[in-house]
Amino acid sequence: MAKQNSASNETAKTKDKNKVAEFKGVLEAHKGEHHVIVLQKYPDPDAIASAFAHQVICRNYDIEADILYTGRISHQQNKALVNLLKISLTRYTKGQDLSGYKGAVFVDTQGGTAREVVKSLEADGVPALIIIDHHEPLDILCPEFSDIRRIGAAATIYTQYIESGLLKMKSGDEEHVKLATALMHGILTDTNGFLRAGPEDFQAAAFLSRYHDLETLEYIMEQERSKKTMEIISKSLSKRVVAESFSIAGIGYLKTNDRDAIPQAADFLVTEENVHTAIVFGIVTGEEGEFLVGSLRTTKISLDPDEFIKDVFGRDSQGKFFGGGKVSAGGFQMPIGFLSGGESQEYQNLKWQTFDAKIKERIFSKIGYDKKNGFESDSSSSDSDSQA
Ligand SMILES: [Mn+2]
Repeated sequence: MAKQNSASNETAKTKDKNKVAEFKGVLEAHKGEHHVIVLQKYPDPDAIASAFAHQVICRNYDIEADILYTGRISHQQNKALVNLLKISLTRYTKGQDLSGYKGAVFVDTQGGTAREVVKSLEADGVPALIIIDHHEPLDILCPEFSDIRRIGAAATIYTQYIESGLLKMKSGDEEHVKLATALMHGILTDTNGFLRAGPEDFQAAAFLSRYHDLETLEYIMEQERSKKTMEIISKSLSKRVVAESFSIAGIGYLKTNDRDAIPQAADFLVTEENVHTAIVFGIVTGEEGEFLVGSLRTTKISLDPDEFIKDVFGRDSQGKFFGGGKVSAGGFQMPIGFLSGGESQEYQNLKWQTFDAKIKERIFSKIGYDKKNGFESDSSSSDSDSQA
């Protein structure tokens, strides 16, 4: 049996070697260039750490890489991560000229959550060079090199490349310590504190543990929630409807700056007894207009958030999905469009009620919950509860 194991490890290694050589080859081929690393709209620790890793690796190849995002960094831990580790991120502004970049790199996204930038890059003739991601494969871009694997974190993939020699880590090097700390934080948050981690994620964390700074990591992770976030969590708690072990909460309007309270509220709601899945949504208002934004968290192994969200909310008029997900978590966003804004409170209330009702109707119909009766239909009761 031991023999068999070592044989399969060997094949895995050989496959990795090819991928490492391929990655190196692409970087070699673009030596001396200026690239842009594109992140999802609201970058999380995994995205930020992966981008940072890419930036540091690039220096070995004389490639300068800027990190770009379009939305906001609003989660208290993300702010701490960026400030403490002094990771420099640039916020994309509408109409920004990107033509100075020779290529674009996508990490922890395949462009689906950074469409504005994708369009802008296309318009400015900047080709997609590299994608490193762990979400469901999308066919938006055709990069020269891509590594898309359904594992715990994009940070895990970068750690594997670093371990394979793409970057020589030194324990005394301040930047390497920062990098290992950021990557560890990325893996921790994307795997829900290792609960959802697979062997690759544990292996990556073991490697990083030789370099990371535990105190900094603790400090980042112990950031307190803002008062506003607590209020939103409290609101989600009072507004929630529990049906078929799904806890669903529509929380009304909130500001862009508080957007990260939505996933935190979902994280909280999913901890309730007899609940396996939480969905929290609200209308986020900001300078770019209004959007319906939602988060899903699940502990149900058989529920695939990506499939669930795509199935429930479908696609926009251009055929793009309103959202998607990965293991245990997902999100969605849809424009309010023509109905955006409005001065009167009455109009705002009416609009919220409409969206709230529509979203719930879609979810109820997907999970087979009959609101009128308040009871599940017989056919679904047997398997939906047995695994919770
Ligand atoms: Mn991720």
